Amino acid sequence: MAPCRILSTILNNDDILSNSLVYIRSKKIKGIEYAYLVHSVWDEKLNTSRQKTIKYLGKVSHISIDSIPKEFQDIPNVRTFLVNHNIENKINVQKEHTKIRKIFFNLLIDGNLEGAIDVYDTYSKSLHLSNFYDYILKIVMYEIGDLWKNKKLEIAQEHVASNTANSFVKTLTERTSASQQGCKIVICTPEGEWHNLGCNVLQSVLQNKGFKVFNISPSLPHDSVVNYILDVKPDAVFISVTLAENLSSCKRLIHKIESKSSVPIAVGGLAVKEMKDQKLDAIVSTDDLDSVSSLVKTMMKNQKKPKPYNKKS
Ligand code: B12
Repeated sequence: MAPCRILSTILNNDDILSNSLVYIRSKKIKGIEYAYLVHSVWDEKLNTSRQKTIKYLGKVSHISIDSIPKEFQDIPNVRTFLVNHNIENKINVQKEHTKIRKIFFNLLIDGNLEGAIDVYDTYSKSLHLSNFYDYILKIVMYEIGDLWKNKKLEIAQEHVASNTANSFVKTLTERTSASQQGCKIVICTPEGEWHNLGCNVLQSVLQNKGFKVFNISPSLPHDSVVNYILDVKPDAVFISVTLAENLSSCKRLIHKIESKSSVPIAVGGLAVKEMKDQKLDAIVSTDDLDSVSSLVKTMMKNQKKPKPYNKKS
């Protein structure tokens, strides 16, 4: 077992192999538990043991398998800490997700819709719909985007993957019957935003939870979006923004909707996750899709006094 580079800069091989004990030590600071991968060495002069930090691991609740250098992942003391802190399970789940992502990635690149559906069906017991979208599909699509950006994937391959991903979401959406009675939700993007896989994913999850969904994405003129909202009278509007450059278009859309209706608005998507100083006059959500139902409830609870819907004013 070769020592990791961080450790080998502090200690030499003999240190580790002879009088060493490697384990994870945790410390509570203001109620939060932080962890350190440490190496305990016996100090013969002082007749006591000293701990040298191999790596600061961060918050215990955030530790994943990647936090721990490979060389130390199988050390019994390390594993005991992971088991006692319930991290072992989390790590096994993460390993499983990585495995599914690899398979799913290849299927999307090959345009193999049937295979992609098979993978979902195989793993849907442990990964229900919203988790499959958040932990598999979304991450794979982000990876495809990065590979395309770094010129490691042809644009045509990226298009095949995103078209297959869209068909995948559509197929799963068609399995849920569209509710005619549930709360009404309009999903849209700001004008200029053509990314709408996120909208289709939202539709799939919301429809599966019994909401009546009107997905008008992608890009429409803002007047058309507002007129549609005034016609349908939804209980909530979801806006998805992917490109940072569309955040100002999103702001304009929010103000236009707010000038005509008091419908609660939530905004999400990649641009919102990466947003720094911008402020949006709407609920901003970066949560997992699991909490989308409670998001709708919060939106409706916080709803302002209704303004009359008036298409002409
Ligand atoms: C597929 C894709 C395309 C497809 C889109 C097809 C389609 N119908 O959507 C096509 C080929 C058309 C395309 C075009 C472009 N793209 Co593009 N594209 C992507 C890619 C690879 C995947 C996007 C995606 O589908 N993600 C998966 C979905 C499921 O994730 P999501 O949208 O984030 O949604 C999740 C959550 O955020 C949440 N959510 C989303 N919205 C909302 C809203 C609410 C209210 C809530 C609660 C939750 C929520 O729900 C989902 C949960 O799983 C990304 C890579 C990336 N990192 O995103 C690049 C990417 C977004 N594209 C990029 C670029 C540059 C472009 C182009 C400008 C390229 C060009 N030169 O033409 C154009 C712009 C088009 C336009 N004007 O909109 C860049 C953007 C860089 C930036 N940060 O601004 C990216 C990041 C690629 C990269 N790494 O550089 N693209």
